[in-house]
Amino acid sequence: MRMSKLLMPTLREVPAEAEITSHKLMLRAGLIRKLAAGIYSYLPLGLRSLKKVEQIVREEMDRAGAQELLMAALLPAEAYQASGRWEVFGPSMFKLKDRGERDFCLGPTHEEIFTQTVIDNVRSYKEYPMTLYQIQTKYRDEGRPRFGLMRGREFIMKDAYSFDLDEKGLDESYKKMYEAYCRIFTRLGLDFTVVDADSGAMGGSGSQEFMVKSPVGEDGIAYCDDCGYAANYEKCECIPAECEQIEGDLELEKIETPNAHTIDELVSSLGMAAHNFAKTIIYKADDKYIAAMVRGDRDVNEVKLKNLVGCTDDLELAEPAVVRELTRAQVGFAGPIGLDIPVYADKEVALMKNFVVGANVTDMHYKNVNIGRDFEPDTIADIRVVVTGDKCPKCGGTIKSEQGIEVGHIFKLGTKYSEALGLKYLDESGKQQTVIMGCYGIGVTRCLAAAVEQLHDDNGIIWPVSIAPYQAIVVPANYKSEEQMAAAEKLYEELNAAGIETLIDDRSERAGVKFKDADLIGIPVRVVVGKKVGDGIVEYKERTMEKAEEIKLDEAAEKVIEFVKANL
Ligand code: 9G3
Repeated sequence: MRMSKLLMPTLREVPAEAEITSHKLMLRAGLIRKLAAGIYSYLPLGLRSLKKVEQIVREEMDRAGAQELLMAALLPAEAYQASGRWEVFGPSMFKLKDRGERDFCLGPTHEEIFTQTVIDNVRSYKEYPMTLYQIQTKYRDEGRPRFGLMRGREFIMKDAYSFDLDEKGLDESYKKMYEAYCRIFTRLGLDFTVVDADSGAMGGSGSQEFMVKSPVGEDGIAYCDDCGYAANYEKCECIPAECEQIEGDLELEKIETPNAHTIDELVSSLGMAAHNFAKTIIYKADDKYIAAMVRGDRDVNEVKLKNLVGCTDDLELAEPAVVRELTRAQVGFAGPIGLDIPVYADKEVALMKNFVVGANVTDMHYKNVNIGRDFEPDTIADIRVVVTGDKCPKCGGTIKSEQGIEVGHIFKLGTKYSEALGLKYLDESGKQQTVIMGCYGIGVTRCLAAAVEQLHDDNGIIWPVSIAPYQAIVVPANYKSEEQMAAAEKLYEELNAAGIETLIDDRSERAGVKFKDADLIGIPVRVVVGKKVGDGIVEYKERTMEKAEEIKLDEAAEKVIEFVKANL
């Protein structure tokens, strides 16, 4: 492709809303453009890489024996009403009415649609096991779309659904998908890890997430190098950690703590350690209020708390006005004593002695608080976020934690949808059975952003050959030199003829601009045709090489072809 013709609107500066590197680089390199919050257009370079990601997913799904379908994205409400999910997803589901006032939605996920398709079209138990998949646009009205393609309101997902006669069959289908996922993320050039995950609203007997390690990942990964245990924060069981307590049978005491709203202010004003305090945080769970308590140096894991409380809508912090009403105090002085809403205390709180809590009076706290004597939580459970240094729940080793981007999530669903929608079969003895399902998602557009997030440097994107928009670029250094342009054209033709997807930077720009753009858009290998071309010498540089190296012009094509073939 000639860059003089390519729509590649590079930018020097990007909007401030682009916070993470991949979002910045994809805008600067002219890969995507934002249409609205969480909604993006793909320009030529972005679309070429996106199509390659899709093709790798497709090849591996087909290799695993899955069959590709394409479902509608504009879906009648009935299917979701039958599964009870029409209401469950609340504002996240894009709903609309047709001209006949009938209810529709833009599909956020397709368990119901695939299940109905099997109900309508599979006749005999002999047709199972069957895994069906699609690569299709999904719609979810995220409250906080951000980070470019990382969390969009319109995004491309590969979603697959397996249908088996029994649990054993599901285990086999699941395993095939697991192995296909490992091949996919390896071919995408992603450094990923698989973690046990919470199944949340999906139900079923377990799930695993494929995480791309990155400090900007929204998900937490807890792992143990000793035994290989790996779980996301929501799934990771936290072992209560012992820490020094204030001993003695001390009297409960109300103390003045003027303007000490936070643990840090309390620590400095009372000269005690953060782990001698217990935080009381008030949440709204569906239509009721609850209090969660964790040690002062811990954080509440809101997914664990949500699963424990069993609320269907999102769990969210109570509004300050509500906190003031429930505690009759300013925010920052909430405590369990005299609070008439359910109190969920983390296991570590149950080990604390003579600790400090808010007194439900502005500028006042209690000290020497003890569970049993001074208050009794309604529930004691693991509701905290795991931290590096925690004990491994599997082997007692040391847990490490880091952030990750969730690019895949696979579930053993069981019969949740087949039961709800009536997907049955008559077994060989004529007895009616329920089909056992699994579902398997990959965030295809998210993979593109995750690759850029993991593979870049100060000069721009570093695409793996497998998903680079073009595999090679030929750069004539001086566009005014007939000799250089001619030699560049010849090499360009040669590479294209050899099946190498090649760009030629034939623009009337300075060499420096061309080099910068080649790095910015992350083309894996570059050949510069400069002054020495008269002596049969050109410059060869792979995107990951520090310096370019001089090679013979008549060996250049071969070297590029070899590099591309070796890295595909
Ligand atoms: C919705 C809305 C948002 C959603 C869902 C449904 C997440 C929803 C979970 C999944 C599970 C699996 C198939 C492929 C693998 C993942 N957010 N989930 O079901 F209506 Cl608005 O999507 N789906």
